[in-house]
Amino acid sequence: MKKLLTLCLLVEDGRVLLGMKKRGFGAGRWNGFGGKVEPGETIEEAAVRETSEECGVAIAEMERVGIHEFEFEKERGNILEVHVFRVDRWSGEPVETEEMEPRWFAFSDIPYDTMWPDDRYWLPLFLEGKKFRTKFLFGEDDSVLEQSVEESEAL
Ligand code: 8OG
Repeated sequence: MKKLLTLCLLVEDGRVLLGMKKRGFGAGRWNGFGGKVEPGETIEEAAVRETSEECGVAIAEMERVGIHEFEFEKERGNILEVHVFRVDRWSGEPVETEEMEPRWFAFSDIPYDTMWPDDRYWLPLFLEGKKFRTKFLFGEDDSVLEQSVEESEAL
């Protein structure tokens, strides 16, 4: 079984916007904005909706730059397919919501220790403007048991 999710990273002047997740899956970690693709929605529509819900900005221009396949050892065969978008234009200022507290981080000051453990493997490629496909297998406490990260133009 495969679940589709989105992850949007706003980029401006050598900084990336992350949000501290306040509740639910991934709470206590800095991450981009996104969530599950709902029935009847395209992946792009879901990306726009989730970013608006989670930090109040309306995406005007974005590009798909990566696809992750996440699997958990406890639930082999259940794949989370996360589509990653770099957002270059939007309207509105990021605001705190019930789900996320947004903050800008310089590319040189990414808080990897309080992010998903996979992020240190692929976010550097994102910050270099590269496109990528990844696979991660998570074990206990979301530790990374296996990983593959490849640059890929074909997404
Ligand atoms: O709707 P919900 O908040 O549960 O969506 C989860 C969000 O977290 C979604 O944007 C996808 C993202 N996400 C995962 N797993 C991982 C991961 O391992 N690393 C990062 N950076 N984001 C992840 O679901």
